[in-house]
Amino acid sequence: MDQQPQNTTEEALNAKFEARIAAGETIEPKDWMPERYRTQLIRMMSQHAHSEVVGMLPEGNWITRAPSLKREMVLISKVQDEAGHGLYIYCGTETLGVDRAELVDQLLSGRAKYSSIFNYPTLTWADMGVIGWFVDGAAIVNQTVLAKASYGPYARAMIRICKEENFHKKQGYEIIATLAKGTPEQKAMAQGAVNRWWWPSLMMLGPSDTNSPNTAELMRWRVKRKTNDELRQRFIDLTVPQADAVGLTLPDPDLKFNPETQHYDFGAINWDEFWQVVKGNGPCNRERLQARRDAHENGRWVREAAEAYAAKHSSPAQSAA
Ligand code: BYC
Repeated sequence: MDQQPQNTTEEALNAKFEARIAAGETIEPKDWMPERYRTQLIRMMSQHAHSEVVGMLPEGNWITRAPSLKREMVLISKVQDEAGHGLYIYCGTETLGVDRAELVDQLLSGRAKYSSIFNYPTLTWADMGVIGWFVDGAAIVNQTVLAKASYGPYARAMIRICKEENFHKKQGYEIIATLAKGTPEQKAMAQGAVNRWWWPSLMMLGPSDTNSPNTAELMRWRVKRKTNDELRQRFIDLTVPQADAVGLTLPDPDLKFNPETQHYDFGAINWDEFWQVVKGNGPCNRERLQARRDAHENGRWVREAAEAYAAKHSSPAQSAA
């Protein structure tokens, strides 16, 4: 007997929630939401936050080796922005009732995912250019759409992040454009970086739609507004003319404009490589996780000092003093 009204209430709340989604309304932290919507958002947003933080490592590796003071300043600023993005998104995730310490623990223990792209090594200065151009470029394509996601805190975080990503992409493309019109060695360095990062950048946008178990549900709830394949196609269509403009070749012999579809056709993606990287067997997975564990350990004294300070100032005696 007790069960009946409860189910009815749940059903009514669910129906109201679905109607709000269908009407294009934004869901806010204190609104009722199905448990599955909440856990899907925590999964996706925490992976996104981890990606921003781990994503500092490949470029951070080049700050002390930047070729000029100006390049160094720009790179430091970009890497700091990525830390900020991680913080906004961790804060957004906390609005869903999860503790950030728990999310960080999931990352450090290897239970959480983060973007596959950050498990590749940065071998030359040209990689700084290509990361800005391809990786931030792909992120903009993905995040511009997420800025219209149904969950308010996530969508709003994306608006600010996308503004910063535009600067990141411009600085990367400018590095590549400079190298591409430099000495033959510089042009070769740029082409080498393009060759190494092109396919992993396409993989970054996620598995093909036929192998993407979360897409249908996330699209129905308007968290995702485009599928992985749709975003990948958009990224390719935008990037091919940019490569032509700087005289570099994308490493895909099947890349060709299709006048019927008005899109570029492209070759087969090596999904085995993608899943290997996602499972932890990419070129730098172990190194990246170890770097995050070391950073967390080295920052322990800062967290303890901040906690001690907060505790001291929250006691009534201290507040009065
Ligand atoms: N890498 O059903 P699917 C940045 C996982 S950082 C690893 O399609 P979904 C930057 C996926 O999690 C910003 N794993 O999932 C920073 C799922 O596993 P679980 C990076 C991946 O959620 C520094 C399974 O595969 N951007 O821009 O519908 C310097 C099946 O996938 C990947 C974001 O994080 C991957 N690439 O779609 C420079 C964007 N792809 O959880 C730049 C936010 C998929 O079921 N996230 N998996 O065990 C998203 O847009 C979506 O979550 C994804 C995946 C498109 C990534």
